[in-house]
Amino acid sequence: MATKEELLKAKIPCPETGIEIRHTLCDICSPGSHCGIDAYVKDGVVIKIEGNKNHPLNRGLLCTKGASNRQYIYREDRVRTPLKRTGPRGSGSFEPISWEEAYQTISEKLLGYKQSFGAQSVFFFSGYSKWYRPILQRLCYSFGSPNYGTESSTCFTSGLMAWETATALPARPDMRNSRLFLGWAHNPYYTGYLSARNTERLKKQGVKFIIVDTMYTQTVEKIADLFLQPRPGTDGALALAIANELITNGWVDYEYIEKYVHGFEEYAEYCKGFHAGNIEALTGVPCEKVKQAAQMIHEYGPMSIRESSAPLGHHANGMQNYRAIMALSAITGNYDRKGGQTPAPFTYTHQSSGYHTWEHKFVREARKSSMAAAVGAQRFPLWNELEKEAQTMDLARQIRQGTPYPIKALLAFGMNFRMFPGSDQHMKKALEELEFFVDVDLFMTDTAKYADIVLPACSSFEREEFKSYPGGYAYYTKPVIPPLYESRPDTDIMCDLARYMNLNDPLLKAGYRACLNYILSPISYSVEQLQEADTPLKVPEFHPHEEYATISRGLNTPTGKFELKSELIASHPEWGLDPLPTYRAPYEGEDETLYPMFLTEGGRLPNALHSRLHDVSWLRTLRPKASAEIHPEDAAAHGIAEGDLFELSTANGSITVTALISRRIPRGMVSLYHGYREANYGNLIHQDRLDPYSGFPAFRSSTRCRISRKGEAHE
Ligand SMILES: Nc1nc2c(c(=O)[nH]1)N[C@H]1C(S)=C(S)[C@@H](COP(=O)(O)OP(=O)(O)OC[C@H]3O[C@@H](n4cnc5c(=O)[nH]c(N)nc54)[C@H](O)[C@@H]3O)O[C@H]1N2
Ligand SMILES: Nc1nc2c(c(=O)[nH]1)N[C@H]1C(S)=C(S)[C@@H](COP(=O)(O)OP(=O)(O)OC[C@H]3O[C@@H](n4cnc5c(=O)[nH]c(N)nc54)[C@H](O)[C@@H]3O)O[C@H]1N2
Ligand SMILES: [Mo]
Repeated sequence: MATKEELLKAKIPCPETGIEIRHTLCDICSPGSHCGIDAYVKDGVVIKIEGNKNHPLNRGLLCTKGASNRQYIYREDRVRTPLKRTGPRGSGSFEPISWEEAYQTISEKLLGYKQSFGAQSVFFFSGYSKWYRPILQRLCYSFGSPNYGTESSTCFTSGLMAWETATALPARPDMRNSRLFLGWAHNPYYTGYLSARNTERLKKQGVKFIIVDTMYTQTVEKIADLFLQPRPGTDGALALAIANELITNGWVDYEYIEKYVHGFEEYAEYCKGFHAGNIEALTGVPCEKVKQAAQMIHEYGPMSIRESSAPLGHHANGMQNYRAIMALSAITGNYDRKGGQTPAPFTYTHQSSGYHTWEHKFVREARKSSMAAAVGAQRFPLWNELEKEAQTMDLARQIRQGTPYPIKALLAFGMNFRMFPGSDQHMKKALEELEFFVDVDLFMTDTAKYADIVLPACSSFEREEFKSYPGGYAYYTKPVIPPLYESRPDTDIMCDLARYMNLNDPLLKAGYRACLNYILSPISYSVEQLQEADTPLKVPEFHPHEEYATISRGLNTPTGKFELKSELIASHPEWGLDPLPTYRAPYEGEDETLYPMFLTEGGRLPNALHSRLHDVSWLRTLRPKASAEIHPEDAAAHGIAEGDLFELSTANGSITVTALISRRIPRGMVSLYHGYREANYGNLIHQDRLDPYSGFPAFRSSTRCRISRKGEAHE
């Protein structure tokens, strides 16, 4: 028999040790994951975590980031109480205040700005976290402001807009029924380990893989049958050239095109400009590879495509490139076809789970048509038309210039100024100039230091939350430990503020659960029933969107067809945008002599997640220094050895990074991860390098650069 000490040491859950296993989810990375977690809890403290074996998504697995949850939630810099700023902005001088005082001050201030400058002068912002977003959006609209805007102004939405333009619906690849998978900017080994596993399974089953990536990645190494390596941001030209090859050879589905595709003739004519004579010069991809890709698409249908909307959207021509890639599925009849691209309407917070909720109704019913245009509406009219929320890439400008109307106050949940291009010179300045700034975060971040009031949020381990998963699953978690210090769930803060400001919104004032029960009206389960179950439940209303017949019933586009030529864009010539997926080269108009190399960044790392994990020691030790990858020949030409420090400069600024010499990257290119406090890439790029279609910043091909050695690294 094991002694109590032995049981405790082994962290065995049993009455003798008092250790219990409780279930929750990891919300460190993309909401596309949010794996199920078993938290071992003793005396209100999480002492160990594991993947939950019964969770329908991860089935017991966890990634490096997820495995570090204990370090993450117990970070030393957790905000402990509400705080009021006492020193200059950015200084980090605060004094604790009560929740009562915080709520009173915030309510008075926000209502005061509403009275004097109109409700639109108050901006409601969300960083990467998604779980509370419908509540925040409704709070914003019930307050009377159109200015709800999020991090999604730089992530995912660009691809969504491309789909909305063409089909009026989001879509996803029906990979498990495909014979050919086209992974365009797709490296799940780093960004979605569960999907890497699926990919390997399909590979074993004989599915063919084309991978298009600017770098030689694990996916290329393990999976690719054909690898195309374009220069960053030249993907549109490459896709148009593949289309031209398909069309020239008659390898397109004319019957399908005739019935379901709009604008084919004009598009086919445009594709003729991308051919054997110019494609290598335009993209760096030899013409032979373009021909091979077309041949494989012809031979191995059905084909599904995964176009990642971060690396493809992060260019000044990003959305058009994405449209050009999607077009390949239309002309080959692979849209809305088994094994091709399946329409996938959203269930909740952009997850397609195969059942319907009232999320949209919940948010939209609070929005009045008389509201002013949101931030960014004038500058990014297509974004405004399709997304109907603020484009946050225009927020700093509007704060600083005050046009078309002033922004006086910002209520932000998890804001990180380093996620914006021109971080220091533009967004940080805007925060300095703002009259009133509230930031709600788990941690005392550099951004929070600019706030007038900081409120402590709690982590997913300390709150209850609703989450929908693919395959018809609904989950409502229980807190596994009480909120640390005086922290509170974001949604409680939002609903409390609705009460303090006495907004005319009884549902919001009734709290998160009441809102959720309303949103979940179309399904059989109440929040209480879901919570009782303690693990995700399959809802009876699950209805997989796989009947492959949406297009024959007519799409909700102006022509009812898949629009290669967007009639929405064509009907607004004043926007100055092209209805066809036209191509424009990146890095236009830069001095090649002064800045001979290309800079790309943001390509994900397995141990980093934006700004969240740079301060988590287990993860930081995997790559302790802010490093940039360069090709061995470039390193040699500049006298740079592995581990040396070098200066990376653009027309916008310089940072110092550690050299990682690697053949993953092509010659002439520098690549690094973003968001390091000591080497922030966001400072190297100009805030106005934005895609006119989506408003997305050109993180991945914004600028040319040069490098010079600074010396050996010091410990
Ligand atoms: N570990 C980890 N996982 C994450 C994140 C993280 O920070 N860390 N972030 C999450 C978020 S917010 C997002 S948006 C997703 C992003 O998810 P992904 O899109 O999968 O992420 P990336 O690694 O940025 O890009 C994928 C591949 O695109 C390539 N690429 C870059 N630029 C180009 C280009 O111009 N053309 C082509 N063809 N390829 C290019 C990169 O070399 C990389 O191999 O990841 C999510 N998952
Ligand atoms: N240079 C460069 N910039 C980029 C990108 C790039 O590739 N390069 N990628 C872009 C993309 S795709 C994305 S998705 C964004 C990510 O952009 P960010 O929003 O910067 O993402 P994070 O740093 O993960 O999270 C922001 C803050 O949310 C806080 N937070 C975490 N959980 C919670 C919570 O439950 N409640 C509250 N209130 N706060 C919480 C974190 O502590 C953090 O301070 O960055 C974009 N910016
Ligand atoms: Mo993202």
